[in-house]
Amino acid sequence: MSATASGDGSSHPDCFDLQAYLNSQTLAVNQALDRFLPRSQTKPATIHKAMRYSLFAGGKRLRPALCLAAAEACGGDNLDTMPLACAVECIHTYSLIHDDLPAMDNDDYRRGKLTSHKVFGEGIAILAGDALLTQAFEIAAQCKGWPRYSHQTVFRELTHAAGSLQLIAGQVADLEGEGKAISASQLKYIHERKTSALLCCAVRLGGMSANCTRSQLQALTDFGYNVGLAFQVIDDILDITQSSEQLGKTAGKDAAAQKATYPSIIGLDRSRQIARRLTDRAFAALRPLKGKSSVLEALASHLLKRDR
Ligand code: GRG
Repeated sequence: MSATASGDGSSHPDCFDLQAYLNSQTLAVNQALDRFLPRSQTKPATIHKAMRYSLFAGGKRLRPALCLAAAEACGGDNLDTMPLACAVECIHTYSLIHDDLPAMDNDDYRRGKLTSHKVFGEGIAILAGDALLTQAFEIAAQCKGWPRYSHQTVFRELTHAAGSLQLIAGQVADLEGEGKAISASQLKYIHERKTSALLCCAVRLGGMSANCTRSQLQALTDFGYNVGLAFQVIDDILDITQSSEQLGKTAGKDAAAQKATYPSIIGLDRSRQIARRLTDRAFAALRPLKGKSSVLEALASHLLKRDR
């Protein structure tokens, strides 16, 4: 779907319906994921059922939406970007399956359904996560490559975001910080890695799939970084203010696990202010995209106001 909103850095015309845009992109992403993944009956059926169970459990598809919108902002199109948008979603889903395991956050519900290990057992849940991580690279390999961004560049982007310096580093620091009094700067370190890195990677890959210029990539990087941080602050706020039914996962887990969050360190009101400030920085980062970024802006506003 092509967005019709004409962005000016501050407002969106009434005719642009973000929910319709998200619904349409979610449908396109789901159809593509369905094509990219082995069928549920393919042997060994258990693992393919488990991969599909979590992947199609009703995730919001925000990372693919950001990836596709970033591509559009740089003149790209859905078809070229789709393998990268789907690869990021596979990595994201793998991280959620593993995060929910008894050895990590030990959660029974995710995306409004029982978690993978509750349905398939721990062994298969671990393997389903592993398989989705691996599948991500097989899917990414199907992108066509661009004059400024080779397959090698795309692979480095994905491996760096998912690796021991980013996503895994965030999770390690998160686990090690449980029950301890950690500072705001340590918390920022965790948020940058466990949340912002993959979100930023989704946005950057969108730009790369449009063969974006160096300055466009910098704008997208700054946007993705700030939106990613705001996303986690909001996630921490929702963990306190929303019900498990609303979130589709167990609410109140952070306090129960004695996890440091912005609300626990600086309170709800100041956390909301920080999320707002980060979103404003994300808007400002889009200026070099000169009026082509209204969908990205609308997504950033939506992420700030989200209730699940
Ligand atoms: C490598 C095991 C492992 C974990 C990495 C990402 C992560 C660390 C853990 C997952 C749990 C968590 C709190 C992640 C932070 C990012 C976040 C808020 C994820 C939830 O994203 P949504 O709301 O989820 O987009 P849906 O289900 O809608 O896709």
